[in-house]
Amino acid sequence: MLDHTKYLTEIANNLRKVVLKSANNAGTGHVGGSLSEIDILTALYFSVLNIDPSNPDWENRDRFILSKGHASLGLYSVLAERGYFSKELLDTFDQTGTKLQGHPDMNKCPGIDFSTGSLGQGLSIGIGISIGAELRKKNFKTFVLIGDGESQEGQVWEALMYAGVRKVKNLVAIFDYNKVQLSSMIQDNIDLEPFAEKISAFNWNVIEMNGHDMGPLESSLKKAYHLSGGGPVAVIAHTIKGKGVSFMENKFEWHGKAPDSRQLAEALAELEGGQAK
Ligand SMILES: Cc1ncc(C[n+]2csc(CCOP(=O)(O)OP(=O)(O)O)c2C)c(N)n1
Repeated sequence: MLDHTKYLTEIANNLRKVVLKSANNAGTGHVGGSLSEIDILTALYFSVLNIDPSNPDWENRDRFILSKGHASLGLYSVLAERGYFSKELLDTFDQTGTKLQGHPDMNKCPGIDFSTGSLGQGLSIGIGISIGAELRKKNFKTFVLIGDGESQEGQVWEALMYAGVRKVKNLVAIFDYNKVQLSSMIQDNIDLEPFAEKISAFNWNVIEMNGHDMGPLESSLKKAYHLSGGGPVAVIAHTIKGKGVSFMENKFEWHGKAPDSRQLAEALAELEGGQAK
């Protein structure tokens, strides 16, 4: 039997190829942030979340909000692999009338729990969903994935402050801390450090780990899942923008650009040469 961690790592590595092929096909897409989040999303959708892809509107399902909605291709590739919709739909990414809009649309795409794209809003929405669940005596979890550039938005800090003070339960905020934003490094713009200490001072439980090392990543997300029963948990996942494709890694130039055919071939060759290092 294939080792579970290896199984998840292989899924994520294959999905990196799907992201790149879909972006190339569409001629657009945010590949850098999709490649940084793909291990996190794979662990969530293939191991951690209590979901039923055949019944995406199941009332008791765990919720997931991609607050960094521009990185939709990462999420779409995972949802397709998990069976929420046909993989062929990926060929329609960002085309007129598609279910797979450039930014996730909950009214069009199965498995999208909330429409996003305007950065900074996902955690506030997650708080609303979590409080709503508590009022209805439901104990499903709500996970929100937030970018580090996005974390320069004031609304993120208002939401962190509110959830910490009110001890909002069953809420997990994951930060995709890839240190790169749209057109610069985070530290050359508005540095977030000391990030963990700041969030912790807002009365959140904070877990920090490598967002690409599947074993610790999966166990940290499971730990966050259980800890969140007592109050909000933040997972700071240290990641690499463009992870797995050396010429894309840590480069803001690959924030919102699709590879051309030559670049795609080069990237796929690297990914097929082994697991992303
Ligand atoms: C409110 C708002 N302002 C600006 C944008 C444009 N925008 C899209 S992505 C992005 C950078 C986000 O950086 P980060 O959160 O680090 O994303 P990642 O590296 O994870 O892709 C910006 C400014 C937006 N979508 N919403």
